[in-house]
Amino acid sequence: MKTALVTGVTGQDGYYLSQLLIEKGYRVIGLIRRNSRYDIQNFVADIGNNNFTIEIGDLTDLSSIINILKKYDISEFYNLAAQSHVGISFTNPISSTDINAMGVVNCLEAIRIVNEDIKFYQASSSELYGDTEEEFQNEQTPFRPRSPYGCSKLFSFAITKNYREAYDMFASNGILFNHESPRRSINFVTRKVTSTFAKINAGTLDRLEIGNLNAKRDWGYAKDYVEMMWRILNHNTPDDFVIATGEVYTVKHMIELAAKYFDYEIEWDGEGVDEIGFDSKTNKKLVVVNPDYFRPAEVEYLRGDFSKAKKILNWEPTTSFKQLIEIMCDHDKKLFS
Ligand code: NAP
Ligand code: G4F
Repeated sequence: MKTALVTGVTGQDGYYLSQLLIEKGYRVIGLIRRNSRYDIQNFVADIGNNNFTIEIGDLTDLSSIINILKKYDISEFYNLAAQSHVGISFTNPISSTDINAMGVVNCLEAIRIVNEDIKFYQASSSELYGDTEEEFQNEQTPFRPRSPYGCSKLFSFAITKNYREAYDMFASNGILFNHESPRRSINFVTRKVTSTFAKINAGTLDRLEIGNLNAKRDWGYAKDYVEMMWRILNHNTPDDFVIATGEVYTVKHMIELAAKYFDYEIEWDGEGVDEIGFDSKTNKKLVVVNPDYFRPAEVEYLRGDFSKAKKILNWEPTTSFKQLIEIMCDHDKKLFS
């Protein structure tokens, strides 16, 4: 039985990846950082398998990673841990950089010190492309990050590639475009929208307060994407791959879709911070812009070209954007009714 170390297991991707690896017959060691409130027993029960073991550690603490690599015979190391919120990286730039950049050197150094044969997956991001000028972004597109998060992920992308070249390590980057699910934290825009409409529907909230309505993203389903992390590490050579859907939608369109699920027909009126979305059947104001959610520098447009992954790893996304929003609305309707 192969053993995989997964960091970030309490997050969205860590959950789906752990489940997938267990289904594939792996033993999974999940790295969790200590905190005062988390009920680890419930989390393990939720993953629901004997082949899942929790270890306490922290990406910013090299010794904790070394100790785990010495304790188990790890063959694949998936580094999903990060301060992953772009907006919060502007208010917490130093800790975000510590975790997202230095944390990755810690992982790579731990591998180099303990066992250079461990394969390493780094969770890289389409935020690397920032204010891109390309209609589609692929592995050749220049990186132009726009946030402390994007800058920290630029370093981690580069250092992963550097360890591959310098030490001949199996170290690969997945450059993943936005991917969502019912497990997405509530402060990312898709889940914020689906959970808020579920609450409006249940009568516990009046309206959605939102930031940039015109940002465009290439949104996929997290459950589809974790399969690619595994394929990237199980390809015969280490390499970097874009994972995306190739489709792009505005935040506004995503709001319309979620609203429709709950039987609201959103129409828009006004401009900029005065723009509102109202239900055309009842004239009720359901969406208002709150500039507090604007970012000091914004990434307006991301759209991935995943043709390399399609050709080499034989992969295509299977869930449409509309299906994804429905999956999230189904979940939030039950949760908040
Ligand atoms: P997420 O839900 O925010 O999960 C992040 C995880 O990292 C959590 O388990 C968190 O633990 C853990 N973590 C944070 N700081 C840590 C530290 N110092 N030591 C150990 N663990 C730490 O993120 P996600 O959406 O699953 O994304 C997974 C990875 O993919 C991240 O690296 C993200 O930047 C990257 N990525 C995500 C997307 C996307 O659209 N989802 C796209 C491209 C790249 P706590 O529970 O203790 O906070
Ligand atoms: O959902 P978001 O916060 O995701 P963002 O910034 O694109 O980052 C996510 O995807 C990256 C991959 O491209 C990951 F690397 C990263 O870890 C994370 O998972 O925001 C999406 C867009 C942005 O343009 C944002 O300004 O939605 C806009 N937005 C508008 N109103 C909002 C809001 N975002 C949030 N979080 N909250 C709002 O109220």
